[in-house]
This record gives sequence, structure tokens and C-alpha cells, in this order.
Amino acid sequence: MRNVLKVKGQRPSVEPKARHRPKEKGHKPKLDPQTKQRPQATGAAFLWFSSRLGHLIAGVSGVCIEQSTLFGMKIQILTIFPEFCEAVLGSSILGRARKSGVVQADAVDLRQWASGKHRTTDDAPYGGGPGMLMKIEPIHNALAELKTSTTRVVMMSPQGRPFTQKTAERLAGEEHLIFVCGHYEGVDQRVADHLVDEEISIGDYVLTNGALAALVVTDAVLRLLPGVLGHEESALGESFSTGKLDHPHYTRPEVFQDWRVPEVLLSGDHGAIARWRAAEAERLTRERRPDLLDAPPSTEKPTV
Ligand code: JF5
Repeated sequence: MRNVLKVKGQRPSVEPKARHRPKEKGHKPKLDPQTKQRPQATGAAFLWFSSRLGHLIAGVSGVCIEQSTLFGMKIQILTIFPEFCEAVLGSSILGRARKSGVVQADAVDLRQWASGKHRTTDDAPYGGGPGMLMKIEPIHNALAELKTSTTRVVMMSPQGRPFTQKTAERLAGEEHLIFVCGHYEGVDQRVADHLVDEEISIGDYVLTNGALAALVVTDAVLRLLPGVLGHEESALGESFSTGKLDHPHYTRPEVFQDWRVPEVLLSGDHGAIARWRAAEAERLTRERRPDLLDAPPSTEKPTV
């Protein structure tokens, strides 16, 4: 939905923060010395790109008349548990981002494409063994209907490539994502082989429901988009973007029971504070995640 979210003659979908609004100064028209009236059509028009929000905003005399979202994203989670996903997508920060129109994120009920009286989406495995597998036909039919020329189809499963912050950054550049969520004992292998663009794992453990993994990825991707967190400075350059664990943070009170905030943070010496934070990040990473320190720079590439 790149560049399609246009609002005309109404409130912009995301109200720009006051400090980011174009300066009103110079937009107040002086009275015409002859007619003693405000001159007609002298309201200064502006076209303004907010890199913070990823919005192109047009208006006259400080009044926004049109705004288009240059970055925006559509995510569809294809699942037999749509209500489960809706509960997460409708809450908190994701719920707010959704209402603001910055992102479109929805759960889509796979059963719509299941045939037969019982609308079955699963069946027993060839070769025997316990449990049920997800069938290919409903997934195929759903994707045939939902995919556009710009869709990237992602399947969540423990067999996928590991999900990292790098993956989140790459997916945040996509326009339309569809997550195929496996569950039971798995999914007919032909789905991964022929219907999806990539298979992603959120970690070395098994969930009952791939939608849970898709929601994790959705959250990590959406928080990178302009206008979702409302403080974009912090989304990049944070832990993992730096390749290390984050340093500890403290807020008031200065002493709780007998636990003190490290003295250096109260010193006002910004150089010393920056050095302390860097040293703490290094120490924590060496202690808990040495793998991050000797890891070569990520070579992650999209797998087409
Ligand atoms: C699933 C077969 C999908 O368990 C997961 C998962 C773990 N890491 N990433 C995803 O997804 C559910 C289970 C079994 C396919």
C-alpha cells in the first residue's frame, strides 16, 4: 500500500507532532494597503516530507489538506486461529498503529479456502507417524487470491532460517507480507517448496501454533516503520543494530531499598556516561552472548 493512503480534506491519518509542523511564521498574510482586506489566495502552500513519519504532507497556510503515506505496509497472517491473532494485533502499540492507518495488519481465516462440510485444513501424513499435517490446497487457494505482484510470502516453522533483527529490517522494506502459519506436526513440504518465498524460525523450540511466531515477527517488523513507535530515533542504533546487548538502564528513585543507581549516571559527565554504557554493553555481551562478539558481519540475503 505504498503511497496509497491519501487523506483529503480531513484529519491526516497521523497527526504530525507540533514541533514537526511547518513553521507558521511568514504564512500570515498582511492586509492589502488599498483594499484593507486580506489578499486572496496568498496562503503559502507547502509540500513537506516528514522523514520521521514517512509522510508527504501538502497544505496551505499551515493547514494540512493532503497527506500520503510513503511508507506503509500490509501484513496478512494466514491462520486457522484468526481471533487469537486479532487479540494481539488490536492491542497496545500495534492496535494504535493500525488505527492510525500507518499499517494494515490482519489475520485471515484459512478455513475460508478449505473445502468440504468440515472445512478441513489438515490430514494424516503419508508414510505413517503421529499427528496431522496441514494440507496444501487451502494454503494454495488462499495465496492465489491474496497475493499481488509485490507480495512476499513467509512461512513460520522451526525448519526455517533464524529470525534476527537483520531479518526484521529487511522485511520492513517490503510492501506486502503474508505469513503462512504451520501447526500440528507441520505442513505438507510442497508448501515450502513451491508456494512460499522464505521459511523463517524464531528459535530452536517447537510451538503449538505458527501464528504465535508470525506475531513475533510482525511486532519486530512493524515497530521499525515510521509512525509506529512515535520516537523513530530509538528504533535503529539500539541493541542488536549495534551488534551487542544493550547496556543497563535506570530511572527514579535514586535509591530503592539499598540498591543504588550507578553514580556515573548521576554525574552529568556525558563522556563518562557514554564510556560506562559502552563498557557495560561489552561486558554483558562477553558474559552472556560471546557469539555476538566474534560473529562476522551478517551476510543475510533475501532467499528468492
Ligand atoms: C510450527 C511445524 C510450524 O514452532 C514453530 C516455530 C518455532 N520457531 N519458529 C517457528 O512454529 C509452529 C510447528 C510445527 C510448523
